Amino acid sequence: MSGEILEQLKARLLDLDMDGAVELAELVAGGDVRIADAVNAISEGLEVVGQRFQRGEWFLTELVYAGEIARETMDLLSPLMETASSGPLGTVVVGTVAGDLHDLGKDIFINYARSAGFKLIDLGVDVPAEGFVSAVKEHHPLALGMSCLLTTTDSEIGKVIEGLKRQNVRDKVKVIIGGAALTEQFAENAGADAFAPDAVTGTDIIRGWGAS
Ligand code: B12
Repeated sequence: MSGEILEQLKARLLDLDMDGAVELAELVAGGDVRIADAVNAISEGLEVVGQRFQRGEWFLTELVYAGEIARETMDLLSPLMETASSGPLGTVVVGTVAGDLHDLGKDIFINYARSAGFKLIDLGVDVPAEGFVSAVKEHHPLALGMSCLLTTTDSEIGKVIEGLKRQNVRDKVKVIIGGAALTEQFAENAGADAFAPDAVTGTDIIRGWGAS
């Protein structure tokens, strides 16, 4: 039954049926389906959206509208994602790099890490390197998280890390990065401390840093 709802949720997104998708998300929010599974179903749907766009089957209008459906449904669901919360664990500053406006994944991570007990400071999207650096100087976070979904903007990660070094704060903060354009190898080359393929892994990694 729950598998069926998840399939339907994904299908409504791919039919670009906003009302149908929101109705199902409301059903999930009030029912027995695991919220994290529903969030994953929407992410899987978006993966297909991206492939259709890449293959030229769908255009920007469809990409934008699918993004809006994902935003509506994720806003309903991701604050309900549950994790083992253990009280105030430290501050995490997060933003999407300059030139990149994707924020669905960043916001899922924020909701999840917040529910795990971290204090999250959201810098938003299209954040210039100086914005990340000054937020680190101002808030003294345990970790700085950067999201990046475009290969055209991935060089921003290195710029931020250089900026942290120049301002002598690189050794005071752990840097974690995530998003479709990035990989473990990229993180290593750019001098980040970790790459997170998803919000749950990212939160676990930062929890480990807090404990050490
Ligand atoms: C929805 C979407 C959009 C929406 C974004 C809506 C929004 N508010 O975010 C809109 C329509 C605005 C958009 C615009 C564009 N997009 Co777009 N988009 C997508 C799509 C389909 C889904 C992205 C998404 O939200 N996925 C779901 C979330 C949940 O996944 P996620 O972001 O990866 O996040 C998870 C993890 O990565 C991780 N994570 C992410 N960030 C972080 C950060 C930290 C700190 C941590 C710990 C973890 C973490 O946790 C998340 C949850 O588990 C992708 C396809 C894809 N495969 O990613 C294309 C995609 C990213 N877009 C693409 C492109 C080309 C564009 C445009 C340039 C199109 C255009 N011609 O204008 C513009 C760029 C605009 C800009 N300047 O940013 C390309 C990028 C190609 C590339 N290699 O660079 C993709 C890959 C599509 C494709 N296959 O061609 N897009």
